[in-house]
Amino acid sequence: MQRRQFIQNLLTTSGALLGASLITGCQSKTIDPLFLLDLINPKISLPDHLITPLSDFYVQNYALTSRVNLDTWKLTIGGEVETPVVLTFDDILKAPQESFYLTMECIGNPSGGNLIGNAKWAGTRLLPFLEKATLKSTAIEMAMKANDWYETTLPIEELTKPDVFLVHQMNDKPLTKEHGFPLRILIPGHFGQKQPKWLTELNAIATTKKGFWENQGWSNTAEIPTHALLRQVQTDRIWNQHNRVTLAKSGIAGWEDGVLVAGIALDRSRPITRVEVSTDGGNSWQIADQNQPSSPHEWTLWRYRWTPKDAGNYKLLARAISDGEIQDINKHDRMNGQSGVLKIDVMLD
Ligand SMILES: Nc1nc2c(c(=O)[nH]1)N[C@H]1C(S)=C(S)[C@@H](COP(=O)(O)O)O[C@H]1N2
Ligand SMILES: [Mo]
Repeated sequence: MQRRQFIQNLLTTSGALLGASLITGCQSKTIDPLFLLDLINPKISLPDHLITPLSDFYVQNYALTSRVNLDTWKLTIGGEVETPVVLTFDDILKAPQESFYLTMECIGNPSGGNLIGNAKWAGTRLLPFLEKATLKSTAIEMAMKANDWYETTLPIEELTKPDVFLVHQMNDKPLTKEHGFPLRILIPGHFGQKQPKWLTELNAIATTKKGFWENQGWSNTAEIPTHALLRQVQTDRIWNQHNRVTLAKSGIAGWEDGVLVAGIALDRSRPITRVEVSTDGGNSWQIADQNQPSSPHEWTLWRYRWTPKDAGNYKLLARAISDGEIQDINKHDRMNGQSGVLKIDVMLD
């Protein structure tokens, strides 16, 4: 496929994936970074980290992009705490800094979809600030508020995990306004809706409360399930509304020399132990080649070299296995982030 036509396909299919009530965002011009790698060449090993460039990273907002004035911005930790804490941006920078890799995915992302990206983030841990504020025993949930009035909640135990970060850098640059300048919170293991941008308030509350998307029926835990995302067959980036591939036998990308099947896999912070590919609709499975990312919060890259013997019609799909879970390929539970397994019809001429 020509690059231009490829972009066109993406633009025409990247509609409101999270829900009809979505006001803006989601119209990303993402080209799958996997597509740019010569994965078909078995001599090229899978990289440890595949970063989504900022220019290709999806943006998902329920309202307009917020513009924050750094001079007046502050983060308040209050509610059910002994001592409310108010932080300026300087306070954030003075705290110990760390960087790490984490994949952001929207709960509405379908298997071939572009509402996912991997970045290197930098910032500081939340826990020392929570300790300073001292949570009262009455605190059940943390209500997280942002400058655009976005709100979402999680149980207190999720916020006191050591890997919760206040981040101000993405891919070695200050957060852009689209991605939450000056500060967002990252709570590993959860879909994007639990990662507020333009963070202004952390309110410990003594009740349970639902946030913006959660009130519209999306999962309130929004935990990332073990899942594989099939992205590419030979040189075609797969899109969920375009899940049909026809390959000629010979010539460039001809199937007689083998067919590349590639993608990513993600889980709520447990390593992906195996990715399997089926070419017969799920009757039999073969193990794909995968990388071993050092961060459990980061996507796993995988590829499989399929060597079909005969022309015909095939049904391709992938599933992921982690320590705690084997992906159920028959599950379709959209509001919990299980958009269904992508089955690709492959015609070998
Ligand atoms: N303040 C604020 N934070 C937000 C949102 C929002 O609309 N407002 N959208 C959330 C959703 S649904 C997702 S998927 C992620 C996307 O992050 P990104 O735009 O940096 O890719 O941001 C989350 N954080
Ligand atoms: Mo999202």
